[in-house]
Amino acid sequence: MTTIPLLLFLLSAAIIATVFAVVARSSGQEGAVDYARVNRLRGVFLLSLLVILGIFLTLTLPRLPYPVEAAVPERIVNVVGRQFAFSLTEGPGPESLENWDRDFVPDVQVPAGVLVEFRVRTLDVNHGFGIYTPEGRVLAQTQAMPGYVNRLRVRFDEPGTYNVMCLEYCGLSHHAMRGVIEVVGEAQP
Ligand SMILES: [Cu+2]
Repeated sequence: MTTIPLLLFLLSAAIIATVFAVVARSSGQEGAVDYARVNRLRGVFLLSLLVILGIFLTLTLPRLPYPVEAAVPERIVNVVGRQFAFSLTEGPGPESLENWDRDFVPDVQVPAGVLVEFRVRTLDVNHGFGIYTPEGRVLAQTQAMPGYVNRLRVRFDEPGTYNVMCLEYCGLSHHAMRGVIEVVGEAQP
């Protein structure tokens, strides 16, 4: 995989060096400038740039992540953060600190292979909503910010216990700020 970028780099470096050498040699010569030829060359240069740009656009545009954004999420999980816990519910969850104890749920269950949208907010300070795989790697993360709802879309391929941890230092018990996402069902191919 790394040989193609290296070859591309060497090729473009060779082209740049050649152009530099040709220009350096020709600039020492006396004589009238052929403006018609210069303009033709400029046209060819512009056309080649457009062709190269067009090729790269055609190859890379379909790989942009917007189709995922446009998809309708199949499951919505409301995430509410506070010092020092995350509430994870399919319902609205705690709307205020007064209702926290009544509406707080530390874990949620979602099916594997389903597009889940986490709507992340906070009732106090900034927190970081980080989802960790059962192996302990960060899978996805977003900020929990006062006054905002941040949306994070995740499709879990493997069933298992995914831990939520706070990724923004938010106070003395920051390390204790956890939640659990139980992904159930069949592993996705
Ligand atoms: Cu926190």
